[in-house]
Amino acid sequence: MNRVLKIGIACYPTLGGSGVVATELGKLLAERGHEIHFITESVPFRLGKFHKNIFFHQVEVIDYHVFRYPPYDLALANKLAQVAKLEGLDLLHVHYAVPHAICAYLAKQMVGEQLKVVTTLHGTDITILGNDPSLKDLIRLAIHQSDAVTAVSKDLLLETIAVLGVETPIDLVYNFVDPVPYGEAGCPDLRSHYAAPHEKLLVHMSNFRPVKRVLDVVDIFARVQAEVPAKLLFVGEGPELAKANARVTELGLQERVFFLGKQENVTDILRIADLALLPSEKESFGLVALEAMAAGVPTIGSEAGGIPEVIAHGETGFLAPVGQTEQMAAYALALLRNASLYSRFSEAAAQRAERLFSADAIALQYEDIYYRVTGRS
Ligand code: GMT
Repeated sequence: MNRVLKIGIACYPTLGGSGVVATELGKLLAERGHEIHFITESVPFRLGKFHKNIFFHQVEVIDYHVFRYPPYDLALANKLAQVAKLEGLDLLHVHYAVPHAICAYLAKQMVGEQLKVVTTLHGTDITILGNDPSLKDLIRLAIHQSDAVTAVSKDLLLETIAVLGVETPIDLVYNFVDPVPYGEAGCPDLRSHYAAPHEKLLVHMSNFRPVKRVLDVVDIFARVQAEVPAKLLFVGEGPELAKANARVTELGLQERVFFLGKQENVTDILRIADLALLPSEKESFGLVALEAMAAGVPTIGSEAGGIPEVIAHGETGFLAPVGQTEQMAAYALALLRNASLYSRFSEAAAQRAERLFSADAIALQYEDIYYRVTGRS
């Protein structure tokens, strides 16, 4: 066993891929014997059951009438430093550049050089915020001042260099997924609630931000269900939910589309689905495509960002240029109409998830980075 590390984790604790990855990583590291301190505004939503190596420190923000905006970032920086000193943390692993990497940089100024900072970039912190003049220089500073920086896909890594002119090396560490018992039947009762045995079940899961192109999801589904009996599950919530709902009504598909809202147990839902849809405009990785893949569910998606690094086109799913819904629907139908092709894709998907994105292998990669920056192993 390598040396046990004391690790502080800052992330967005509510819904979102970066928070999911940070939380699942913390749980894995705790299982591997490390002491994990989550430092966030609320308990991360996927934390689940109690573990003796996991601690939670809540960030409290002062409510002072002079402040127009509550100074969350400053309170987080202060809390990171406090916890680091009190608990003798070896390092902070922060997910998302803004504000977490900036806050970790400030915390390091308060604690001293011995506190190392590992920053994981997740996508929109670079592709959207990194391009914004109001934050760009700050993000570049946070990256340069981190002891190690990781990106969740090669596409994001290259974009970070291109957008910010970053000179420090960046490690590529893919997102990961827990293995799903492949081949074991999903929950048949759950499936029958949404689809009859002869109907296909499609799913889209996201935070319904414009970048997810949820109207494309409706369009793909409308084309598919016109050819084969099918139902669609929408999982999640966000700004474009109302638009998706309105479009479903406009097309008269209310009986065929279910809006499930935010759900914690995504694996149970994915396991009853036949196909996942991810036609995003931009996606540094596409965690949901990996979660679907692990459950043996092929994904039809766009060629955007890091999606082609996750989905093997023509093997575990199909990809088309952003907005090409006709092509995406044709791919979906090709899979849904051909049982032997479908089962080949389904099996290949589960195998690819295990081979390239296994939780244990990725945890080891992060551990190596931690030992490299702390100089201890
Ligand atoms: O996709 C989102 O809108 C949420 C965002 C987040 O910050 O949680 O997701 C980003 O990080 C995920 C985990 O690394 C990636 O799987 C998503 O692709 C990435 N989103 C985008 O790049 C748009």
